[in-house]
Amino acid sequence: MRLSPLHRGRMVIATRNPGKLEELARLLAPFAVEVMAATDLGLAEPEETGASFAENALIKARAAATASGMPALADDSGLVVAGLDGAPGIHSARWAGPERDYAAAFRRIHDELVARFGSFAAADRRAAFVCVLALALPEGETALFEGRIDGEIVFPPRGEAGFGYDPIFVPQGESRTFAEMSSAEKDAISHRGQALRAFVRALAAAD
Ligand code: ITT
Repeated sequence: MRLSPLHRGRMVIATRNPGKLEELARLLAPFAVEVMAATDLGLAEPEETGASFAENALIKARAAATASGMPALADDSGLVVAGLDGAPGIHSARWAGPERDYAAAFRRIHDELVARFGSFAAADRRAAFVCVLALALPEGETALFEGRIDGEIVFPPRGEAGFGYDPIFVPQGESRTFAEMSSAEKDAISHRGQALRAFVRALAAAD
């Protein structure tokens, strides 16, 4: 299958997160599109000043499309915890700090839930992963595609697969964390898998 005439050929994946890049490249593998990473093209990293996943995804996609002259796909995503009023949300990467210390981010989520609810067992541990993909064409056109998976936070973290917050997130109806699943199992239900499939459907419809 080929993607639409508009996007046939090459596309920049505007992310610096190796976990996202691996998942997006894997999800796009069946399609006739040559994927290039923004990092490999030496594109500058724009500041994520938006107040929502969509705004930040658009900032990243527009910057990459303008700088490269190619269609660009950017991903803004995060973990939204109900008992923390939606935090860390759009700040999910920032909670891990410049060192990308996810053990510290897991601990912060745990400790803030305990501080609010008295214990982890009593806490509202409902959570969701959200992903917004923004496609930007060099001519200026943009489109957004979203995915969301509900589940709950577990502690201590479990599993080695995936990236980021995967070891503390169990999707609804599952007993394993994302980090205990195979990549195919995660892709089939994940926020990113859903958003990417919406993107592919839209391009197929435009074909
Ligand atoms: P780019 O902006 O370069 O794409 P980033 O990591 O800074 O990379 P975000 O600002 O969108 O990207 O932050 C999203 C964070 O949310 C990411 O760093 C992870 O910590 C978390 N996250 C998103 N999707 C995830 C997934 O599938 N599994 C685990 N954690 C995820």
